[in-house]
Amino acid sequence: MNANTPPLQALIFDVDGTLADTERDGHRCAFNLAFAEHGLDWFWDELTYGDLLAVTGGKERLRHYAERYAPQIAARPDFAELVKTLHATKTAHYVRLARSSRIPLRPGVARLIFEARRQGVRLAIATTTTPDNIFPLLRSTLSADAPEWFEVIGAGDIVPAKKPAPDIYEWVLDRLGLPAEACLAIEDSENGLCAALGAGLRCLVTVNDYTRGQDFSGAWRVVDDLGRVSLGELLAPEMVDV
Ligand code: XBP
Ligand code: MG
Repeated sequence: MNANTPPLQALIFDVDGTLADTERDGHRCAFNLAFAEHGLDWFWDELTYGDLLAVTGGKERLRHYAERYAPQIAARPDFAELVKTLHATKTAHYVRLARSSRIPLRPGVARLIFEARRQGVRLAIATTTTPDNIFPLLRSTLSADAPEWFEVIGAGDIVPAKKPAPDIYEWVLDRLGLPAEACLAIEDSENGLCAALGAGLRCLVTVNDYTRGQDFSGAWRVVDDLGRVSLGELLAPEMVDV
């Protein structure tokens, strides 16, 4: 970074693991409820799910799991349909969990969002998760109108390739009409960092229990959470030169 770097104009937030710890007690539980509802004896415990998170996208994760651990299911002629049905059921369970505000925002997230709004820093979301999952989380943790605070929400199947591909960040940058240099991505995982870097973005990583120990080479900064990160630091030119 150098003195010519344009001032920060937008924060682009990842969702799962970054805005909130949604994976262990949200998505994982929703998947298990969907398996039970469809009579499958599958159960993803915390450890198994942590391994499966290497595959981004719930439908892709389901396909990967069946091909690896239940090949007889993966070989079924209606497997593609089964994945879609399972994932739709899972999403319905996840939305209900997210609505129940049982999944709080991570430390510092709300404060940083409010600071950005006060200072006119634009907000966007770039996530692999299904769009339906985002609104209830934002509404239950921030405000009924919180989805409108994010000018651009790039999510799920809107792009052909999910993280670690850069597609979702490129899609969001294009709709923001901003160069990558004027934005900062905030992520939690190696896959997310890879996607952000691939789109030419600086990336602040907030580690969580599922991503601790992953390779965050190339990250602009790595912190445990946003609890002690102020917008001022992110806007400060000396920080830009890190
Ligand atoms: C994380 C993901 C998502 C969620 C599950 O997304 O990889 O697939 O695990 O959501 P991100 P879906 O960190 O980019 O927010 O089942 O809707 O995919
Ligand atoms: Mg994430």
